[in-house]
Amino acid sequence: MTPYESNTTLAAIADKLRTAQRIVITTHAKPDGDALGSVVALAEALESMGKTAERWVMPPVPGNLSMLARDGHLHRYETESDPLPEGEPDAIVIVDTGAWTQLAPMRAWLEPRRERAILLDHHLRGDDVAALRYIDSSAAAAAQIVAALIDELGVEYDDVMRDAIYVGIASDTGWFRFSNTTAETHELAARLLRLGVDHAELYAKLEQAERPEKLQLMIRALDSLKLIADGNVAVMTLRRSDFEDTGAIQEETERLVDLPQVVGDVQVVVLITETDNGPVRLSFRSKPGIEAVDVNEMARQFGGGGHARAAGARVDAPLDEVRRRVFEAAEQLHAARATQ
Ligand SMILES: [Mn+2]
Repeated sequence: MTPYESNTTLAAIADKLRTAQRIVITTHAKPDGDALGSVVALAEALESMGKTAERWVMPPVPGNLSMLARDGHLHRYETESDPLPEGEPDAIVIVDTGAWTQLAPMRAWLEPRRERAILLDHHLRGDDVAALRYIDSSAAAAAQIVAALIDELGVEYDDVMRDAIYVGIASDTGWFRFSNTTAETHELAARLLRLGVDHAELYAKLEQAERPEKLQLMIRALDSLKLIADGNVAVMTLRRSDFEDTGAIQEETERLVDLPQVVGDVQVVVLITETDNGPVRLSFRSKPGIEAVDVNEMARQFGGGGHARAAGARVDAPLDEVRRRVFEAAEQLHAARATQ
């Protein structure tokens, strides 16, 4: 197995891109602010060098994020009947993931083109998706790596690049709150502010643009809250009926899992979501600190995974059975920690 690490430098990647004329840029399915911000900023930078840069995304793309692309066309690839990139591009850049599972829709197109693919990522694990890899797990966001590459290319920022990079680093750091935020992240943010980023406006557009149904779903989630394991673990459950009654959609569960963290004693939060005919979704969060719980380990017990502070799983079982197993796992974890 190829270790998941860099095998080249950003300078070498910049050289490679300078010699390419047509470049396809893509990212993980269901792109978030970092994924889309990275795609948009890099495409814009390459276009300013006179190149053809195509932005390929795998939906759903949140509506408030697609505004990042401004006039840049977003190619959406969702099902096999959708058109793929035409002919053979000179280079392909994959950002913010190196995992085939996250690139699944376009895998059949990407895999035979591995030799001309370049990966820019900040995750701990991934597959051998590209011949050239630049992986920096200390980077708070893929956008932080893209920003360094833009400097390497010697491109001046325009407004689109500026906002896209800012949204990338702000989304992946929870607007500079999470433990992945570093001095470099703040330095980059400061530089973007000097270039004129309207951070308050971006925050409002991205984080304060929900539908009223979101609030109704939030009420349901909080109403279902159970504090267990001496109040250290908060479990919330959303049933299919909660979506039917409120008119909320699955995507509107985003960030609900953060809510119970306002309570001091709560170390771990689990959100259990029943989906339409699909597996039950589990989202895990834990607070940082010396006593921090590794929720990646918890998620693994349910066949999932992720990061130490944020993880997820999908379980093919009835909701109430999954719920019982979550309660058991939480109590077991708590008992094990109490005896340490
Ligand atoms: Mn990211």
